[in-house]
Amino acid sequence: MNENSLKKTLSKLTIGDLRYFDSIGSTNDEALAWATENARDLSIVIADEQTQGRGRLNRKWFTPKESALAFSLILRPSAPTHLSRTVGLAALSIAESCRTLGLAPRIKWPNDILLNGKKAAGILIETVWSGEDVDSVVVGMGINVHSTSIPPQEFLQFPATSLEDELGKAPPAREEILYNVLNSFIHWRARLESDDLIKAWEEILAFRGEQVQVKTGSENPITGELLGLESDGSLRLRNAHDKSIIVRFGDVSLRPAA
Ligand code: BT5
Repeated sequence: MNENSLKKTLSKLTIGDLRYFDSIGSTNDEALAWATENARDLSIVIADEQTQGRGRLNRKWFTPKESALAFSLILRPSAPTHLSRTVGLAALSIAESCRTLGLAPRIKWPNDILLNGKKAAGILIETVWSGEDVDSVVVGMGINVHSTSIPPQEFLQFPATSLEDELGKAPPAREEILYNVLNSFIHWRARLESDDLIKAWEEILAFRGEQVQVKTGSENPITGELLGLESDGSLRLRNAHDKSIIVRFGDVSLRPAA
């Protein structure tokens, strides 16, 4: 993967500008800085290796060289939107690119893509504010392509996998996978406010109809049956007292109940 091969493969898509790095701290940091310098809508920062890749709450995201896709898209929203819908859009795009390869992805709300119950990709959304308005949204996506992208066991709270492991053979070139993700992203972005987006997302939600536990910040975890999504992309559960509970997008973590 290099700047030329990326530009060539992505030339048929309507995106902004592209910055490629052999190695970088975090593509999200570069994208956040670029966003404040008036980057065009749908500009992309992509790196072969990240040395300071970040997950949520400053958790580490592992991106060794020649193994994964790590990139950040800069969005300049023309109208206000729920950030949770943007996470859904990103998750759906990664999921659809996995489906193109014949895999059966599930989205672990809010930001993980699972293959065979293991995490194959994660999303980190960050915003640049201008007063009270969102100036730009940076959508960081990390996708484990080759087996070498899977972090060591001690690094993980949730099992991880890669496209190569799930396919059982060499995956397509990373440029090609990126093309599919972006193609799907552009398709669904035009439908960001639609019911169809929520429907498509809900159809592949992991643990639907199962008991899950959701941890939100410092509060006690919530346990309930995962019912589906609200129209803003929030998660709907039913607790043991048959009461509906809405979990809003934020720093939450979800897992199957023990
Ligand atoms: C995420 O956070 O899943 C968001 C990951 C976003 C990464 C992209 S790469 C491009 C862009 N630039 C960045 O710096 N970040 C974005 P979270 O849900 O907090 O999950 C983080 C946890 O996932 C860590 O604490 C590890 O346990 C685990 N983890 C780290 N690297 C992993 C990997 N490659 N595959 C699977 N799990 C991983």
